[in-house]
Amino acid sequence: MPGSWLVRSGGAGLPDTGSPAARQDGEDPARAVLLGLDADASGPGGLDELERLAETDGVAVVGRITRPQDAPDPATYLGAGEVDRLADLVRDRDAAMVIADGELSPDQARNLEDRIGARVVDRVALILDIFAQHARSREGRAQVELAQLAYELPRLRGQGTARATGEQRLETQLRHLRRRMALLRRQVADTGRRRQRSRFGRRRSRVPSVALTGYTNAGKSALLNRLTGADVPVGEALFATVDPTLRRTRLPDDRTVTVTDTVGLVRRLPHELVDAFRPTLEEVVDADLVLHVVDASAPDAAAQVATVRGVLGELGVQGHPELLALNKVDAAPPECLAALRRAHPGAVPVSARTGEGLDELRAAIAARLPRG
Ligand SMILES: Nc1nc2c(ncn2[C@@H]2O[C@H](COP(=O)(O)OP(=O)(O)OP(=O)(O)O)[C@@H](O)[C@H]2O)c(=O)[nH]1
Ligand SMILES: [Mg+2]
Repeated sequence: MPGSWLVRSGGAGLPDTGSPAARQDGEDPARAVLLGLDADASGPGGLDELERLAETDGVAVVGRITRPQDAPDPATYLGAGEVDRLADLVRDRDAAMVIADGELSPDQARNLEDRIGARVVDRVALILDIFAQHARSREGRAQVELAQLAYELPRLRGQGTARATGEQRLETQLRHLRRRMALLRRQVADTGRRRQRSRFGRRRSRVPSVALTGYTNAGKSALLNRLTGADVPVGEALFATVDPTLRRTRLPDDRTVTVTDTVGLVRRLPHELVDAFRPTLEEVVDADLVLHVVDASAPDAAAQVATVRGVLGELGVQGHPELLALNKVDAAPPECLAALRRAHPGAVPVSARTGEGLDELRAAIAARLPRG
């Protein structure tokens, strides 16, 4: 069953209240305070992005607090005065949860929880939770669960010493968790091999492949629908797409190509997710053309382009033909669009919403897609 898992994670021995999962229909959303950990939090993406992630997960953000960059207390991540400030804010705003923009160690999260009396989770847990809510296929669910357990394992391990969890009970839990992870790993590897075989098959039959990629919410799925007549759900939510889709379409030069749509990328994508989703993300590695969709209306579009290229590089996507589609031109401020076009002269401005630029995009795909 897809669903929220924040409730179990984070090593909190706290009652399961205030989590999205614990919420019943009709109840108010969980209230959370955002905790920015350094100067980065106010940069592009920063706490605004964290707030969008929280909203996507069904959490109401009721306050923000940032920590100065220097000298955190290693035990609590915050200095003593800051812990008090956070505790006051949490009480003041009646928040049930604190969401940290940075990664907290399991010990830090636990110590903070004990000091402020509210659940403490980090950005990684939040992103994993969103993926869990959006995964529908067996493959996608296995990948998400594997990522969640990889995140949970060190937290569970640390619990024995910090809280009076019975040692034997903990050992049993750990053994169960490791066995489950091994099973999921085999499942994910199996689907990875199946994907690879069907890619080889397509290659032998000489059907070229185009892989959509881009920052989350750039409009990849909307563009897939426009290009191929697919009916993939498009959403305001971040990481609306978790399960990959493959469709065929015909180019103006009469070639038939496959177009795949997969998960969106984000800055500091949790490594647990990158590992678990490798078989899916590898569709991009093997593609003949990478169609990189950019949200030209996003204030930090340039930074998003750089993030996507960085993640692709980590995955081993290097030297692939890349075509940039500057999407959402219907909503992009003219001066931002002009700057993007100057920075990326080969990019094609399009709108998946209005259909503007679609013919040019098809022509550009045909021109950039290697022959033979
Ligand atoms: N104004 C405008 N909005 C668009 C356009 N294309 C997509 N959108 C909107 O952008 C949001 C995200 O679109 P999706 O197609 O789901 O984006 P995605 O890249 O697949 O996102 P994830 O799967 O979440 O990574 C939706 O609310 C769309 O309606 C466009 O050309 N113009
Ligand atoms: Mg999508």
